[in-house]
Amino acid sequence: MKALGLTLLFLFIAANEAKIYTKCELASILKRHGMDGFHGYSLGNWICMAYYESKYNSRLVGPRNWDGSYDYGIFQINSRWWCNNYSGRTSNGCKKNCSAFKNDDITDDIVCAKRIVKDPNKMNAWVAWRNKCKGTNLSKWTSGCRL
Ligand SMILES: [Ca+2]
Repeated sequence: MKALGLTLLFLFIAANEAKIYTKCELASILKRHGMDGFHGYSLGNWICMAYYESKYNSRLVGPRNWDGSYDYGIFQINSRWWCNNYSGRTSNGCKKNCSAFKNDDITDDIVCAKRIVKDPNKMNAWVAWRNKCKGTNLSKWTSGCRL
């Protein structure tokens, strides 16, 4: 009974613990999904962006933005423009419930990021990318990874 209790406790903790991807784990997933060179952006751009947006935490929900919107998941996808969180205006460009962007399966997050980067702003849509990654040497973001 005690062992079962501990097992359940462990499962509970595991289920609630944030999934933090490693750099190379994320690089491998993004490459597999065709992000290397997508819309002209090398893999390092995407890894760098995800690092500064979410520290690779696929369950991160950012603090409330000035317009009342929120940012979701590993790419911090915004509820005003790209997903619906059922509180406030949204263009819902990715036609998704924002909750889809705060779980460990980042497949749909990647699909939405591909949609976002097709807009005229391209990767400038991600402020952290613009401020921290744009125009920098991005080789460190994929170095040491078997890709
Ligand atoms: Ca997801």
